[in-house]
Amino acid sequence: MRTQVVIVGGGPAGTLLSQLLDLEGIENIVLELRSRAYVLSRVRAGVLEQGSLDVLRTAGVGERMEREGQFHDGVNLAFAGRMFRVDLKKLADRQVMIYGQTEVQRDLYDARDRREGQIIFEVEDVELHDLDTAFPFVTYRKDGGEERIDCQFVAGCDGSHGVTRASIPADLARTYERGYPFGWVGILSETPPVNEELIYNIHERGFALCTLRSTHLSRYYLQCQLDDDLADWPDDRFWEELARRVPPSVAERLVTGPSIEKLITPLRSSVTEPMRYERLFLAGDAAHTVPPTGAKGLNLAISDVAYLARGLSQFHRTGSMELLDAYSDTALRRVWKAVRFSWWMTNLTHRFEDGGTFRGRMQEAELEYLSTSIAAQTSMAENYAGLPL
Ligand code: FAS
Ligand code: PHB
Repeated sequence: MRTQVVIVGGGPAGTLLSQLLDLEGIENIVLELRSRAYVLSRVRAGVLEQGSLDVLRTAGVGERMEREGQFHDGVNLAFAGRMFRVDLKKLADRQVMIYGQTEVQRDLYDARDRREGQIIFEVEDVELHDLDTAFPFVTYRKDGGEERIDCQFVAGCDGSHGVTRASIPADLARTYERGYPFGWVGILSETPPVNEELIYNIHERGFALCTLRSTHLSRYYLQCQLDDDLADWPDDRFWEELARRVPPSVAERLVTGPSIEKLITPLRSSVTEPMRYERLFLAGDAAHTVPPTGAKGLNLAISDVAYLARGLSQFHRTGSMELLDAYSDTALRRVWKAVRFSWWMTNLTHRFEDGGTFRGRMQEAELEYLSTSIAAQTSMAENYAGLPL
């Protein structure tokens, strides 16, 4: 087989890139490890920045999002039994949209179907070859057979556990990493959300997040031990602990019910530089991961893909490599700001073992300052709603 761009990974980054390239007349083939149903069964991000909405609209997948998504003008933080609101609209003239990653993924697959896009699911043993030539190719196994695709470029959109990042020679790549000494346990429940807007709860028992997917679908997360597993978090323990970590006024209106999905995820910040090696370009979690506290993971994948599509489209139209040569630096400039914000939000809102010490006092002083300073809230609002692309 032959195409212009082979995209490894059929998650949000890979399928969005495939759609944007197709709209520019650039042929591409997506290789995905899992089945379509499996990818759609993942419950991950839920907050879209304004900039991400614009990219998704450009890709022609804005219609259902506009109809079913919820615009939020603010976000709330609760600590020491009280709550304050950061007005994104007033302070940063921006909103965020609550629309699940699962729905974004469904819209992207449907859009690829409508344009007869080629996504090959359940592939194995993907390997990249000759990336340092003008004629790279990708091999993989499908239904027991060996396959090969010749191309001009390879996009590595295969997430944090993919294979493409490892194709950058070790002496050229550098990974910056920070693991956090806790994880998140999250549930999805068919119950009315406890609050119209998100609440980030800072509590001596640990962090808690009240978020949602719709007026009848709630999402809640609790800070948990790194070595906890799902069996440690039966529903009733989850609801009980949540009620203890939110302000009493919130706890009294909490509607509980059986969880329809539950996950535990570790929290990690990591960035691999550069995001390019010759004819290979990394985008999304393949190059960087952030703790979900800042709601940046999916949004960074979308901004990477927007930059990469611009570069590939320029090459396709003019033969110039100018934007592609600048891709890694351009994307990393935005990535590091989002990594910093996610790290800051995580340090501000989570309980650390050494919380009773100087660090604890710093957290309290930062929250006190944030709850009373318009300047501090404006900085948070700008970053939370999304810095310009
Ligand atoms: P993805 O990981 O989504 O997609 C990569 C795709 O590549 C996958 O479909 C995978 O199956 C495929 N793949 C892997 N190896 C392959 C191979 N060798 N060959 C072919 N295909 C391969 N962000 C938030 O903002 N809020 C959240 O609450 C949140 N929760 C999260 C919970 C979890 C458990 C995880 C892991 C992430 C969460 N994130 C969250 C971040 C998340 O939204 C990611 O940033 C987003 O999925 C990134 O999209 P992609 O870069 O496309 O990577
Ligand atoms: C979510 O809705 O899943 C969500 C929202 C905000 C976050 C993390 C997750 O910071």
